[in-house]
Amino acid sequence: MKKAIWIGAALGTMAAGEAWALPGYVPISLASVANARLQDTWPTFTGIAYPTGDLTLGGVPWTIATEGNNTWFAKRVAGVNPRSVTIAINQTNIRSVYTLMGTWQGTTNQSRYVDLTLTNSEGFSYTTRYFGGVQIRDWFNGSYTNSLNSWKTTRVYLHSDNKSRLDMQRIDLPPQFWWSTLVSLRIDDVGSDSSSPQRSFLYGLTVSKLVRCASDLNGDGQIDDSDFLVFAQSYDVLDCTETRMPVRCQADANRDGIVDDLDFATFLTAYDKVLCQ
Ligand SMILES: [Ca+2]
Ligand SMILES: [Ca+2]
Repeated sequence: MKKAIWIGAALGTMAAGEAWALPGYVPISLASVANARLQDTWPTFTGIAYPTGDLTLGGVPWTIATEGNNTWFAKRVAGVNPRSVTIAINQTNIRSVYTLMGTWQGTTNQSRYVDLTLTNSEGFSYTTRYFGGVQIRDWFNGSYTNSLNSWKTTRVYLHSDNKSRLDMQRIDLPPQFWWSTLVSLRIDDVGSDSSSPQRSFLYGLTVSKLVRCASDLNGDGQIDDSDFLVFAQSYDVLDCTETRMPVRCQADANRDGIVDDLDFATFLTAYDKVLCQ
């Protein structure tokens, strides 16, 4: 089985103005892995009314258990580092993964982090890393890490106490996931419980589907020069069965097994419209 690991910083390099919210969201239940209830986890703040149920935060839908445990909390996992969990996803054509993740206390020390590994049905894995003070921070505004420094993390909830908050992170998956099945997410927390504590928690998980729009070859909802580059590479290869054909021959608009001038005519029409819809 072919297996590769990509380490990618969650700080992306995608073009400004790219749509944040993509259609086709699927909220993933944490019921099988939840080991804590966020509302009750910190005794001083028992009863804080973090929102639950089927809700939308940051333009993304989530499913948060209203009763019982609703959070995976690394501190509740016994044993040495990493404190890990694997969450089954089993969704096809996934373009992006969204997490509601924070830390218990936490530090901006870059040696403490959380790895998130996504694996597809072909055994391909992609790992990204959340750092305290960059993609994740303390669950409330106090004496531990309060800053963020990633455009892919945004605060999506602030309680009326003006301290308790939820941050959303976005992971854009590479093309190996777009036309396969995203099987699972594994979280490896290598924080600490000691003098500079940091343990992560996951409160929500949602995936979004690739925008299935012919000629949008990089799945961002627009048809522009980035897609033209993919089209040009595909045209150059010609034969869909060639292993070096990009993005599983999605440029073959009429599905006849080759990327040629007929497909280019379709691409040009779509390129002219720019947006998928
Ligand atoms: Ca595109
Ligand atoms: Ca064709």
